[in-house]
Formats: sequence, C-alpha cells, structure tokens
Amino acid sequence: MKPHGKDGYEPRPEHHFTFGLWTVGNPGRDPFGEPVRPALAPTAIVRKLAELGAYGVNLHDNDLVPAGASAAERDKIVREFKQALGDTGMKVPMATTNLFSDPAFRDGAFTSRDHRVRAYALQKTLAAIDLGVELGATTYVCWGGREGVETNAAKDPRTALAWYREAVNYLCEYVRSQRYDLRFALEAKPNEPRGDMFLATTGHMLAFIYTLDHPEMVGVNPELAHERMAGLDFSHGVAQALEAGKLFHIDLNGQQVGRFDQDLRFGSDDAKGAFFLVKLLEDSEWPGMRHFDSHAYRTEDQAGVWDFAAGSMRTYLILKDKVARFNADPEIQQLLAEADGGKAGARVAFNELRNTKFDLAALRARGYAYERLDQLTMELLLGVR
Ligand code: GLT
Ligand code: MN
Ligand code: MN
Repeated sequence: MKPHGKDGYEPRPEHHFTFGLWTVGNPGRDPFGEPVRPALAPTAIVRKLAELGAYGVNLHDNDLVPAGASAAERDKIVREFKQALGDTGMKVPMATTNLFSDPAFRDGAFTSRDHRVRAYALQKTLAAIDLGVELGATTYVCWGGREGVETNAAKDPRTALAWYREAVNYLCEYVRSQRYDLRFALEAKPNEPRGDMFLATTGHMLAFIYTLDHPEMVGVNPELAHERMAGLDFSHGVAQALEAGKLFHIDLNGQQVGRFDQDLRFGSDDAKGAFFLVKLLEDSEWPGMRHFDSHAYRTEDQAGVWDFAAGSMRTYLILKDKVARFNADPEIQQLLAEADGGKAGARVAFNELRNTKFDLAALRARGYAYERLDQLTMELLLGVR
C-alpha cells in the first residue's frame, strides 16, 4: 500500500481503534501449515501501533505472559509492557483469558464435563482478570472457544448452560469482591473450533445474560465474522445489543458466508455490510472501542501486517465519511421520507384505530423505491456520488 497522504483518513487515538496482540501478532499458522512470520514482542506491537495512530491494544493473559512463567518473569514482562504503554500513551481497554489453547480445555473450560477443568478455568480467569485490571482494562471479554460439543452424547446442553451461568456468576462475584471497575462482554460464535458451540449468536448471549445474578455487569462482544459464519446480518445483532444497552465491545473484521473462520481485514470482503455497520455505530454515537479482531493474509511478511493494520483503520474512517455523506444526501433523505408515507402521528387510541379507514388499494399498489435508494447508496460507496 502506498504511504497515505494527508487526505482526512489518518487514524488518531481519539478514534478509539484497538487491536489484539494476537491479531497483528498472528504468525500465520493454520491447520495445514506452519507459521510464516516470526513472533513479535508485545512491546514492539505497542510501539508500532502507536505510530500508526491506534488508541490501544487488547490481550489474552498468555499473549503477554507465557503459560508457565514464574512470578518474577511475569512481573518483569508486565513492567516492560507498562513502560511501552507509558512511552507511547497506548491503553489496554480490554483483556481476556486464553481458555482454548491448553489441551486441558479440549472439552471446554467453563462447560467441560470434568469439574476439575471447570475449576481450573475459573482459577486461570481470576488471575487474568487481575492482570487486565492492573493494565487498566475496564472490559473483560469471554469468548468460549471450547464451550461446545462434537457429539450431544457428551452432555445435556441444559447442564452445560447451567455450568456456564455458574462460571459467569462466580466471575461477577469476584469482580464485586475486589471492587474492580470491570464489565464482562460475552462473545458468541456458532462453530469452530468446536463442532457446535453453546450460545451460538449474539442473540443467544443476550437472552442468557438476563438469567445471570448480575445482568447489569454483563454485555456482549459481537464479532462480525462469527455472525457471518452463521449467515446472519451482523448489523441486526449489533443493533439489538445497542438497543438493550448491552454493546460493551465489538470485534470488527471480515468474513464470507459459508467459509472457515477467515478473520479478514475489516471491510475487505463486504464493503456494503461494513458501511451499514459503521452507520449504526456512528449514528448511535456509540462511545466504545473499535476493536479489530482479524489478521493479515498468510501470504504477508511483516510489512504486509502493518499494511493490514493501517488499512483496517483507514477503511473505517472512509466508511465513516460515507455515512456522513449518506445522511446529508438530499436525494437519499427524500426517498427515505417518502417511504414513510408522510409524518406519523402520535400513538392512536384503540377506538380511533378501529374507526380509521385505510386506502388499502393505494397501500397495496405503492412501491418503496428501495431499488433507487440502494443504487444511490452503491454509487456513493463506489465513489461516483
Ligand atoms: C480468538 C478468537 C476471537 C476472540 C479472541 C478473544 S481469541 O482469536 O478467534 O474471536 O475474540 O478470546
Ligand atoms: Mn473475536
Ligand atoms: Mn474470529
């Protein structure tokens, strides 16, 4: 990608763009091939992302502190990491636990059939919460990477949900007992790495939250790719979360329907879907982090990874500009107003509604001009409007 001139799409910290250490640090391993890029030091990631205009980085416990590190090693790593944060002004707004890599979690973490694994998963999460809070995180993501089954012979899903609930309740209780300023964001995924995962979509998660002891502490972290894997319209799930005041975090990326978990660069595969998502976030003035949970193509070297990171933020800002144009476009706004059929009145009384005469012939015959509306939207997106 050629160096970006000053064209108004330069990311700055106030845009609240964040990346996971595991995203730009992804070495390009896949189920069929070895890593193609060397591991990057977390401090190097922080410095480079700061240079590119990001607000912060997010992490799993083991993205920063390798599993099995001694207490002294942990402290040294954390000290150096904090130094890099201090030097650059970068923040850690979100933290999470790796509850999927360790073979111990092969049957799940909070929903493993083995109660000892469930207890170990909680122990690991408490330590990871402490680490996140120490680094300044106020959002804690729970992605149940191994919470699922290949065969329903393994467990009654109702029992698994009860274990899941018990775990989240326990974590909420811990945060309260420590008086941490921390909220949980549950992240759904329909499948991969498990055959089927529990609480498969953002909608499932939302319903689950209201069964918890402290629903006010728990929201969702919808991921674009995860809803797309299920063939769903991502912006609808996000809208439901926004309306419920439950959009605590968001994972932006790209994904083609019906494929493996691709985690593509935001906006790279479905610019129109990305546009309507940005429209939703910007129109609602959602104040949260624009987190990119994606990684560069396996074809890339290190330079390609930074092109990927810069491109993710740049695409968001371009789409944000397109949203402003859409909202200010007189022809588009006129079409929308006409589709309303004039101004709606206040809510009518039952009797008034009972006695209202509708011109059904007209209502049956009318068109909505959505072809024209969509064409104008496309022309705007394609840059000729
Ligand atoms: C993993 C997963 C993501 C989750 C991350 C947080 S880890 O990369 O694919 O969707 O958000 O646990
Ligand atoms: Mn994610
Ligand atoms: Mn993903």
